Amino acid sequence: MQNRLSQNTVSRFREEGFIVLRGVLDDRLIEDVTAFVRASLNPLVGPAEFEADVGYPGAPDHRQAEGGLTPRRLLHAYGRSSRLRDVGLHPEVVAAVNGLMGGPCLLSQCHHNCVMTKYPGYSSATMWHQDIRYWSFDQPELISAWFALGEENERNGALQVIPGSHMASVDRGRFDAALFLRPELPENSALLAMAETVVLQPGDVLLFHCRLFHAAARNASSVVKLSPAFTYHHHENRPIPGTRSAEFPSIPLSSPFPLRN
Ligand SMILES: O=C(O)CCC(=O)C(=O)O
Repeated sequence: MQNRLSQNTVSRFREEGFIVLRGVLDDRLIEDVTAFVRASLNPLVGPAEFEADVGYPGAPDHRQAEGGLTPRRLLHAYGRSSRLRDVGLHPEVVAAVNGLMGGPCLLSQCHHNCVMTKYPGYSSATMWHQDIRYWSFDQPELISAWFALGEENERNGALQVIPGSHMASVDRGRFDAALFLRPELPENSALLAMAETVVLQPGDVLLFHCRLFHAAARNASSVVKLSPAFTYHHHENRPIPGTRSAEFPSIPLSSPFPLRN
């Protein structure tokens, strides 16, 4: 199972900036993690980020507003439970990120390392962005893994991606103050026209490059969407001292990195 990543898959990741690994998490792990996350949401076990904190489209204006205590993500997922660690350190994902980055990688405790919680009613839309915008490493080369505990589709706010956009060169003027792409600019239209939704089934994992443009809509279904997300970097690609990326040490991944040709 660990060496499922073929050379074709590696090439596709290099060209498109993302790949989906199907059926990685088994039913037992999905059940355990889902039960743990649900229990952590009611009553809410911090640390957490709230929709009202980010001010994205659709989010409540402030924490005292109706829906203002809707969580957006449970933070510090790695430290929360051994079953969440089983997700972040899943052998198939470890083999994939080691293979894609060409050597032993580490799991960052500073970025993602969360369970994204997209609620019906008060969830926000996340505009087009690259995760690297707030991250500080020697090289802008990191990979995030987005794990589906349930189905993710257009209706419940699945991630949308722009294939190949991790290689795009985009001038500062095409971004707004918070470094989201400005959708009203004609020069962004061609990029946005290539967007596609990544539909995931329970247990699937989306691996995506930290420069890949991605976005997500609000959750228009009646069920909360739960997605653990972790980020990995090559052991020689270090966080820059004194930045938020260096706040906590990264966790070594134990598996080697076999590839199947
Ligand atoms: O589910 C979402 O709204 C997207 C989250 C996202 O892209 C991020 O946190 O970087």
